[in-house]
Amino acid sequence: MDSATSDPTTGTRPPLRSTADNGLKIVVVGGFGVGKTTMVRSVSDIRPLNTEETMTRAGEGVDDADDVPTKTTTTIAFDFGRISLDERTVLYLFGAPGQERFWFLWDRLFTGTLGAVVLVDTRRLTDSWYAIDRLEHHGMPFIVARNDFGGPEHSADDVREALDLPDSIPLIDCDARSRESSKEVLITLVNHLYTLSSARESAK
Ligand SMILES: Nc1nc2c(ncn2[C@@H]2O[C@H](COP(=O)(O)OP(=O)(O)O)[C@@H](O)[C@H]2O)c(=O)[nH]1
Ligand SMILES: [Mg+2]
Repeated sequence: MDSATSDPTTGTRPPLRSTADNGLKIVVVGGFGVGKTTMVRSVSDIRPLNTEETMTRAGEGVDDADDVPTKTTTTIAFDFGRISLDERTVLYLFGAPGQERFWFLWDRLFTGTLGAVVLVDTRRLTDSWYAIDRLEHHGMPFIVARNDFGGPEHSADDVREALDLPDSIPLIDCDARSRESSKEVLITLVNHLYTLSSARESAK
C-alpha cells in the first residue's frame, strides 16, 4: 500500500494537497499597475510567490509609473498563487507581466491554461488592448474584470465599446484588494468556461 494513502486501521491522514488529481491553471493578465499582483495575493491560500522588486533606475522611463503615482514596485516576472477548491482540485493562478518587454513569455505561459482574466483600469484602457489581442490570437477563453480605482465612472457599455468586446464575453467590476471580489472574478471565469464547453458539446 502506498504510504501516502490513508489507512482506516491505523488512523487517517488527509491526502497531501500536492497530490491533487486536478490542477487547473488560470492566468491574470493586464497592463502595468492594474492590480494583478494584488489580486493573486488577495485570493490565494498560500503566501503567493512573486517577484516584485523595488523599481530600479533601469525601470525608470520604461515602466509608466507617472500614470500610477502610488505604485513604487514593478513586476519583473510572474505572480504565482494557489487555491484549493476541494480535496482534489487545486487552482493555480499566474499573474503575468503586461509590459511589452515581457510579451515573449506569454506564448509559453498559455500552455495548459484553461482561461484568463484580463484586468483593466478604466483610466488606461488602451493598456489592455494587447492582452486581449494576444488572447484572441491564442483562442484562449477570457473574461474582463474592471478593477475599481475610484476614477471617473465609465459605463460597462463604454468599456465594452472601447475594448471592442462582444456581449458573449463577461465584463465585471472588481476590487482586486478584496478576497471576496477576486473570488467572484474567478467564479465568473469558471462559469464562462462551462458555458463555452456546453456550447461546444451541444454543437457536436
Ligand atoms: N484603489 C485601488 N487600488 C488598487 C486596487 N488594486 C490594486 N491597487 C493598488 O494599485 C497598485 C498596483 O497594483 P499591483 O497589484 O502591484 O499591479 P500589477 O502591476 O498589475 O501587479 C498597488 O499599489 C495596489 O495596492 C484597487 O482595486 N483599488
Ligand atoms: Mg505585479
